[in-house]
Amino acid sequence: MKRRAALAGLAALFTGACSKVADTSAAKSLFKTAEDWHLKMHRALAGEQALAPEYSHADLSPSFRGNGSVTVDTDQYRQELASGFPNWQLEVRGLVKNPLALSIENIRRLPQCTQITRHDCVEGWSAIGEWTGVQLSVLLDAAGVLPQANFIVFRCADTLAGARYYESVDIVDAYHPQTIVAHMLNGEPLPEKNGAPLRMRVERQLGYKHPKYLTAIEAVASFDDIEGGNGGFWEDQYGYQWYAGI
Ligand SMILES: Nc1nc2c(c(=O)[nH]1)N[C@H]1C(S)=C(S)[C@@H](COP(=O)(O)O)O[C@H]1N2
Ligand SMILES: [Mo]
Repeated sequence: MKRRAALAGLAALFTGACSKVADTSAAKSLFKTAEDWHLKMHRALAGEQALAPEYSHADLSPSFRGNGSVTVDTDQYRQELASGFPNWQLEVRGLVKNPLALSIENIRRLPQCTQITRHDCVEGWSAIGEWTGVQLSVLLDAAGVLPQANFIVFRCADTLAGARYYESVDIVDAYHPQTIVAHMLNGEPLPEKNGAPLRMRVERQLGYKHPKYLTAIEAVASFDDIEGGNGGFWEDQYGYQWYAGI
């Protein structure tokens, strides 16, 4: 019940264009009542961050390649993929007041953003794609992130080279207006190779910070005790930088 009420309330509040979310008076008063200066400061910083460049339809890459995992190698995934992901759940959990479990349908019904951006992989390729989804900030506000949270961890369904893929960002990147949970690429449901049914877009970071096959979003104080302790798959396995800003 709590979960439903929170979502219905949000859908009612945020009806405008995505870029305007932070400007609505409802959002401002929510923001003012946020008790914790730390979370408040980080959210304010996120609002002031520069936006990643956006492109036009003419710039779209003819195809958007798949990189790293291009599927999830389980029977359950194959079944879900074949039937349009009716049972996929995205959890929002950890240091939050109201943990959420959202279906793809729930995600589709929230206010949507569309952005055409360039994806840059450290392996030396780029692609421009149009992504549609819900701002991560909307989900985090629905769940009520607690003041002790410093990072948002993204959990994925796939394993790569024997390890679970995961990633994390700080609160500033989490609340950045272009950080979205995407369910569409170029106007179509996400293709399998690009992370169906859900993936993150963290537009001011390199490709490996955009986890695919997303199953959970977890607010944590520290990632020391998560997997290898470095905040992400590539960070743990290959010593990549945790902060991959571009
Ligand atoms: N779950 C998961 N997310 C992932 C990866 C992965 O292997 N598994 N690879 C990352 C890397 S290195 C890149 S460049 C992009 C590739 O996204 P694409 O397959 O849509 O091109 O996804 C990132 N997110
Ligand atoms: Mo990458």
